Amino acid sequence: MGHDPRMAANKGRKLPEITIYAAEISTFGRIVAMVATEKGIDWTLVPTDSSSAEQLARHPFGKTPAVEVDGHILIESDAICRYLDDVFGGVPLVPDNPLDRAEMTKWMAFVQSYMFPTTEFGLVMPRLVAPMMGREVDENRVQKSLPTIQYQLGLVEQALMDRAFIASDRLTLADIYLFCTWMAVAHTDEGKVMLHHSPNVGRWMGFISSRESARTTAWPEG
Ligand SMILES: N[C@@H](CCC(=O)N[C@@H](CS)C(=O)NCC(=O)O)C(=O)O
Repeated sequence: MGHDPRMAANKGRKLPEITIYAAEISTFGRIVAMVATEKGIDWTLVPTDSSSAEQLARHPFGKTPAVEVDGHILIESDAICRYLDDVFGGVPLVPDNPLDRAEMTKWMAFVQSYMFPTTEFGLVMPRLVAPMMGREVDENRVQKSLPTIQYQLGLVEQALMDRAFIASDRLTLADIYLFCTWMAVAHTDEGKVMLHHSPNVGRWMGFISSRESARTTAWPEG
């Protein structure tokens, strides 16, 4: 692997522990925890309700995660992940090559703008979270969302046709964003079927699942 000035800059520096404020079952909370694990940063999760007064004081739109690092509160996962990658050593998760970096940013934007809103509000919330909270499953909403989710999964399947990682020749933030999004989908029966019919995504998810960062951030089963 080539020399990376960010590694040299942090040589000998004791990595601080960071605090992640997020729900225990949270896609973006998991993204940040996976990135921290990949970077070798110790983290503690403080289970946090996104609409609590404490979280609203950290995040004006009442979203999780927020991260406390070196006495600073950071919000918005893209900003948090890029900060952790910039400041801490270890293997870089943002490519140096501008084209690869643009490709990575594109997939992160796909997750933020299109995939997460569709999978979260169309499937994961109604199918998994609503019953946990004693509410009925909105079958109509689930059925209406499935074709769009299938279309979005198809884009990832196509992109992974002949490559091991989505945006570069090694793991980037985009792989972690997509992995956490589709792992949430994989907790639903509908998601399991769709993923079963997506061999490229299945191969890539299997590989990422075997990483320590995926194992230590896995959602509790049940
Ligand atoms: N753009 C935000 C999205 C964060 C987000 O949507 N978080 C979800 C949990 S995965 C949340 O706070 N949901 C609660 C809500 O929408 O009220 C980021 O990148 O951090």
